[in-house]
Amino acid sequence: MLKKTLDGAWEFKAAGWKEWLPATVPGCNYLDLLRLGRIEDPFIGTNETKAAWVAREDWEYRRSFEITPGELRCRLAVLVCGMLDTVCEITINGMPAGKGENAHKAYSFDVRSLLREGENEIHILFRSPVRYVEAKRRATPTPVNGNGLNGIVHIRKPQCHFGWDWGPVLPVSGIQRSIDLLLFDIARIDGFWVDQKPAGDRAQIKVRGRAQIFEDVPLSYVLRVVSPKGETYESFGSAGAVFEANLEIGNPMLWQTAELSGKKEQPLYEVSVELYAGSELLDRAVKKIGLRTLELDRGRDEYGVNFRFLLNGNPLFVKGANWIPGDSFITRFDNGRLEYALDAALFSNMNMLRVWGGGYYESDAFYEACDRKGILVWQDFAFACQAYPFFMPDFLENVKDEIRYNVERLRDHPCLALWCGNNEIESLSALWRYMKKYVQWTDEFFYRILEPEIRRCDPVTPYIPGSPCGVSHLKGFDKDNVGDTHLWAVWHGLQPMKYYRKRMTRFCSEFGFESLPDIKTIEKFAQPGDYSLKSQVMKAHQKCTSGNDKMVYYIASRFRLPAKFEDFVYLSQVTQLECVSDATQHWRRNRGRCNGALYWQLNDCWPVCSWASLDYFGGYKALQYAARRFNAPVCVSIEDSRNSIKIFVLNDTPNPVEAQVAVELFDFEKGILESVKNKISAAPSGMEIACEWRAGDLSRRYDLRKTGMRARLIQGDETISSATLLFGNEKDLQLPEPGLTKTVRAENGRLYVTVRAERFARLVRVSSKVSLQPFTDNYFELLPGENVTVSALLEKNQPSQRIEDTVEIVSCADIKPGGARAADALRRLLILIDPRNLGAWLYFRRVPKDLRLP
Ligand code: BMA
Repeated sequence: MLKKTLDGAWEFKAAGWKEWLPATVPGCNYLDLLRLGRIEDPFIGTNETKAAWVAREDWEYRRSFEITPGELRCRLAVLVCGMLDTVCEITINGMPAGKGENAHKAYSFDVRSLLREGENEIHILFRSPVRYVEAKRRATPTPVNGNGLNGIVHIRKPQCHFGWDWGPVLPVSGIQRSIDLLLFDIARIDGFWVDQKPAGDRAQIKVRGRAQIFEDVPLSYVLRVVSPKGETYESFGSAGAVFEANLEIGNPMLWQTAELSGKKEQPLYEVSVELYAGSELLDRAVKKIGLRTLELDRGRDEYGVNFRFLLNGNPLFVKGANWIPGDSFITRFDNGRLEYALDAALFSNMNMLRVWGGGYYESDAFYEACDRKGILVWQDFAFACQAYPFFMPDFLENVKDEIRYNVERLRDHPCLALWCGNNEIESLSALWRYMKKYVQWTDEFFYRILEPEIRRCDPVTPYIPGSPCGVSHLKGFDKDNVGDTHLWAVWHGLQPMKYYRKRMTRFCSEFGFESLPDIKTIEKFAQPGDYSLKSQVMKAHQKCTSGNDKMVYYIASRFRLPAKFEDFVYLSQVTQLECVSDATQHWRRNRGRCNGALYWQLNDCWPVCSWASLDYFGGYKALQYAARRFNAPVCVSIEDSRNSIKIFVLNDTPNPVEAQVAVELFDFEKGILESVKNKISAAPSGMEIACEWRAGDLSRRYDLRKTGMRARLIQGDETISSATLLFGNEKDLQLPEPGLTKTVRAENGRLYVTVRAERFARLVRVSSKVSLQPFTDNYFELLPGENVTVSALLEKNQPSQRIEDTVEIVSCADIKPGGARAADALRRLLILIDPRNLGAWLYFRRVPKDLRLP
């Protein structure tokens, strides 16, 4: 086989233009225009809307390539297009080579007869996605879309390209993954799939493969498996259009999540297939697999119907977040940025990411990295929040091709934990009851068509029809005792944060809270004059309806509203932190009944105010740091209710934990007032209540406006986890000015910052004024007299400033209120009674009753 890549320099133009301009493939029209200065960067200021014309044009791409006489003698020439986005016509030397209508699959076209010796030209015409969906919608009306343009369900490209409540409207066109010519003689491997089954000290490996054969000669294959330690296992046989091979492996090294293995790299087995004609190697295909078992237990239990993942038999508490496309212009989301984002997930002790259905089926590199790092993937099919026209035969066929392609591509990744039909289609389908056909076909497609399509190629990966899901179509998707839930009463419904404590969901796959990105990220898209939540620029970078108001509403429930815009950044982030932390820890304390918490959302596709914990430029928000603590496999957790305070030790590891728990009551100024220490042992995948306090006792003994409680989990001399409880909202406490001092030094390429507090310091943020590199810890608490040292990578090009001056320390007590308490209260009230918010508040107040089960 010979591969000739057509990646690299192309030319492009809008269909009506005369002049051809330089383009880069893989890429897209916006990036090409941006490089040429033909549009202003849509991520900056209010430029997004200025670029709206781009998606209304048709775009042409072309390039030439050479074919030698030798190459022309091949039996088959396949043009493989990794991603054509989206509706397009391809010609080679003026003759039609194929059509594209789905960005979620690769296309292969047989172009042998179109090639000629010497110079050839390939030309691709992309239809305007906006005009395409407008025309389609006129012919086949669709229900109204709550996110972005109407009718976008007609085009198979990431739906968030057309705008979402965190994303800009930038519906790109272009060749977004590699485009190659593959030239073959005799035969090629057309794919192979591996079934693996570890059992005790052996593992069975079965390979099924497909070959395309052009010449009638005897063919043979070699199947080779190389273990992580380098042991090699082989088998041989004769090959036909389909072939099958089996191997047995000794002492299988099981694939685990990073949490369970405690390792940065998980054991992967390299499986390769070689195809021979006699001794001539015709083709070779390789993939890396993991040996493991994975189940989703949805059996009846004492609480209802379970929703619990088991990896190698170990029940998991799933901790993680939802993943959206890494960039609105995905081709510039390179491996460096991918690794950085996944490392942020690992930093935060996540064991699963949910690839949300409004974006892409991710790149091979994404799943390979998750395999290696030990992060499970919940994979949605690419349908989100809308009614899809599955009743149109062409549309259905197109979608089926996409399913087959992606199931074949992804099924062997050990990280793949779940196929999920869609995002929120059932829960929103009440909105399109007036178009009944769409509701019926939602049932038909996700409950009857999709799973058999998956099973043609993947018999084992668990499947659910959608998220949230119940027990059958439209039954139970909003109930706590069955399926997974998306809980949006906090945030969208303006319910108090404690609302989550009322929800005993089996698995929470979405919940979250917005915050502003780091100020250094804001600096990249806004000018100091825009630094107000009411400025045009900040409003353009907030896509959720009344999002900025909601942030203010919640901030004011805990804190005094600040005078400075920069302080909104801090307060929005710590409010987000408190919200997601409290909910996750609540569900972890109810482990067994609840088996997972995936917050919305890990990442951003552009610089924006959103639910993400990691901002577009890689800034860790407060939540990213806090998640490291609240997701820690072994941690201490405080549950406060009206009458009692319980200290839990949570253990998500497969080993028992023996440790000590110290509980300290402290005065904000004087330090520790009293403390107790208990020995505990927490069972594997279990928990233990270390001690319990009666709330009333404390208020009789201490002034709770200036007292806190801290619980620490101690192993040997080391505190491995700690949690702090305050007895009121920060605005009602007597938080002292903490008297923070810092010592800063640079050593071995790292920046070390030691922070010391005279008095109690709440939520201390250490930040660099010049770098977004994450610190080892942040947003922590210090009791009077305590200090802590954190570090971060030093940027290569440090400014000439004194290093001390590049570091800033802030804590809650440093935030200066902007106005009177009454003004804050009034602001909250006005936000709540805004009709859009009040409607949501009324709707979300109700906690759904459990589903009655037989
Ligand atoms: C969820 C998601 C997204 C959305 C998010 C925040 O329901 O599925 O559609 O961006 O909420 O509103």
